[in-house]
Amino acid sequence: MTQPTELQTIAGGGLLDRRVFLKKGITFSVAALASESLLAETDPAQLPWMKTPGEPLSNYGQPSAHERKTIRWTMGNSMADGNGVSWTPLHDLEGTITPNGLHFERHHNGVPQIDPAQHQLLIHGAVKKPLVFTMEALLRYPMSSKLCFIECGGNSNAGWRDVPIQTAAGYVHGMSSCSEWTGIPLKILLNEARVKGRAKWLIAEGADASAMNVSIPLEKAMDDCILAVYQNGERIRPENGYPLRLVAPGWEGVLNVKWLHRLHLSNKPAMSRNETSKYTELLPSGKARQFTFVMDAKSLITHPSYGQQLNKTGYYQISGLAWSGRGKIVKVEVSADGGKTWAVAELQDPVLSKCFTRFRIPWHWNGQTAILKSRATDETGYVQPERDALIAARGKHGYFHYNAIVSWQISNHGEITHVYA
Ligand SMILES: Nc1nc2c(c(=O)[nH]1)N[C@H]1C(S)=C(S)[C@@H](COP(=O)(O)O)O[C@H]1N2
Ligand SMILES: [Mo]
Repeated sequence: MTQPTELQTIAGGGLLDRRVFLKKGITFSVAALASESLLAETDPAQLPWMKTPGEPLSNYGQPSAHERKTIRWTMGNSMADGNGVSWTPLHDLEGTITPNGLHFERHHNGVPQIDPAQHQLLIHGAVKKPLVFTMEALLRYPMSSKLCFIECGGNSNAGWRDVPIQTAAGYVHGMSSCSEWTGIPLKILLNEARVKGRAKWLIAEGADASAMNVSIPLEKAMDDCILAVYQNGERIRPENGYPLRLVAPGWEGVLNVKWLHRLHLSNKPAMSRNETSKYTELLPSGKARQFTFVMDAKSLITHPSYGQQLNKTGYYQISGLAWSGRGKIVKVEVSADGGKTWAVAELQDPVLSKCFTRFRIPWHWNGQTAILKSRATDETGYVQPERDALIAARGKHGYFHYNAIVSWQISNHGEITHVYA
């Protein structure tokens, strides 16, 4: 077995250079770094699926029956089962795109079963020309695509608890998902309605039974918002807003109004439930913060993470996700010694603004207790805070916008738990 000293670790706890397997003239391999053979011993021609014809064609593909545990974890409400959350299993996924059937969900009153032939979008209020669109009309407008994450402002809120929650990474941090959204740039429709000079806010409302509404500054609406019709190439799923949803890249999930049917231009915000009673937080100074639209930079290691088990010592790839509502991720650092030393991880290309960014770094586990952490920096220079720093700034009464560094402890038996370290 090749020893990590020969590999020249670049930080404590066995972190290796991110290009270690790509360098020329390298004398060791992944197999040599593992503590025993990684190679299979069965003759593949003897396996049953090479001896009988396979299943017929299908109209719509489904995941393998062996992947049935890769599911959203749902949590409804005993009083109203349409009000709840489901989490994306980030710990079971790789790359950056969330499959449509695994995009997280947050509904205030269930998923409306909308007939697109009857759905309409109204633009009114402080506009010179109020407009009503059918879906058929909207589908004739120019479209563009944006690959971006949508994250609920309440994502990762278990981090505020005094005791670290022991739950799979995605079922704590997976109220965040990433898709290619395709639709009509909102600016085109607002220009067509001729927004009046006094309009400063856009109040967006959904056609669900909660008629959920939120206020969005006109500046953002004219910047990069889109009225999405497609999600990862197919029409938006009912649970994610079929047939039309607002996408406000990088901003709190709640602003991404689903089942969108009304845009009201106004000189002031609506002061709706989701911007007063919710999404407003008391700070240690006694002042409250409100309209905290942008999602701060965050990262977490998804492999290895809570619930997974390291059975052997030797080589592993650490892999995780980073994202920022302010723009591109420029750096993710990883620590394997609880934050004493850090090494820079490789970022998967292309790195896009307000989009999931996959990071990876090779690691040699020596079988001792280790604490893994990741820390993201975005293009504005913002650095993801340690938990103590976040709490010092925001107090202990927070619920929204928890983005502190996540720590996973590997025991000397290879068990992984969540720790505050
Ligand atoms: N009409 C409507 N839009 C809505 C909601 C809702 O309940 N009704 N939930 C909001 C919240 S709080 C979030 S986090 C996102 C979730 O989007 P998703 O279910 O597609 O992940 O939708 C937002 N848009
Ligand atoms: Mo949300």
